[in-house]
Amino acid sequence: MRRFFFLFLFSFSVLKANEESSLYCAWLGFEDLDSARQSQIEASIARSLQEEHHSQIGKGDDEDRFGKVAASPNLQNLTAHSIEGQRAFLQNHGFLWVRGFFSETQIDMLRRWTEIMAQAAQNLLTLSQSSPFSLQMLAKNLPGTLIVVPEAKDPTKVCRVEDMLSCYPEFHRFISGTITSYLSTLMNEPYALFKDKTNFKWPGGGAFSPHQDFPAYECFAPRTHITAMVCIDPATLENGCLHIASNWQDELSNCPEIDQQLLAQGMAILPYTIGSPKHGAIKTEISDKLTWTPLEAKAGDVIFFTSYIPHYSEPNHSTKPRRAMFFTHNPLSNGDHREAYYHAKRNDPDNPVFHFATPTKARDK
Ligand SMILES: O=C(O)CCC(=O)C(=O)O
Repeated sequence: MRRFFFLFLFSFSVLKANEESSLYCAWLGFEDLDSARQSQIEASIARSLQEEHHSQIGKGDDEDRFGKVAASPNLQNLTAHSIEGQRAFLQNHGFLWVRGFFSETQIDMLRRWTEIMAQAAQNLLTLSQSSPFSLQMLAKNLPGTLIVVPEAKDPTKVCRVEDMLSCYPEFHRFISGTITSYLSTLMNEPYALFKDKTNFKWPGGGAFSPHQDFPAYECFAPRTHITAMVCIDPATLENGCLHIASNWQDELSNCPEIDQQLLAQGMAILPYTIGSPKHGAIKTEISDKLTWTPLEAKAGDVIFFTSYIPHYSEPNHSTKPRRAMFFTHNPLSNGDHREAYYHAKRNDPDNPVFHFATPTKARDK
């Protein structure tokens, strides 16, 4: 029985990141299996990934424009050229859209985790509303439980949950084995997880104003970050998909308010509103100069983007949720800051720095 359980977990974790399978074997107790059986299973996983890879190649005809990658992200099957092409795209455009990153089975698993977390978050919200314990007190005093952030306009709804991976260790392993390992290969250096969250964007859920993520992370050591947005539901114009301004450096060249040297390096911080419900939003006179591209993605797609690229999303005008997870990483060479980040956030969850251009409410915002 135990072997079947480990086999299930193993298949689940390595489906898309087969390259490091021996590592997962050790993590998941797979070393119990005899080596012939293990090689047989690995060969069969590799074969099905190969077939999936070939069936997907060539499906995308607009890769140059959107950085959409038609191929399966199975690391074994990516040639050096395609990984380098993706890296160059991300470096040049500030984002990379990998279609079909996760398989149907994995999307199903991710959806179930999302539902489990939505329920756990709702329970914490109800507890805080029916007791003297505010969500802030719960975040501080209950490490190992989700950080729950309600919508400003409807505080009975959960806008987002954070620090999910501390609460669900097997989910943490799954993300390390897929997103983090893919990102490290993509960037050709190890990346460390910095923060993780799910934005639920329920029907009626609010907009995220145009912003850059970097200023929200500025008080922590890393100077560069890459976030992986994992689409749990299809993201559409109606339900508030992500919009990005990938041409921002060109469009803001000669803009006197902006440091042109930093802009040329893609590291300029654009003027933004401080305080008020628009806290963190790029000043309208700047965001109006930008061309915004909507990324209408499917469930299972992953969009990697840097912490400098301006982005926003509209409210959800549909009747279904638009759920997405965000896994922010930094190069490991800049250190591992996840614990420090969540220590700070759990101790002061209402600090406006943690509510940057969000539809959430924060002290003094
Ligand atoms: O969920 C979205 O649509 C946008 C998310 C975002 O930009 C953020 O959480 O900072």
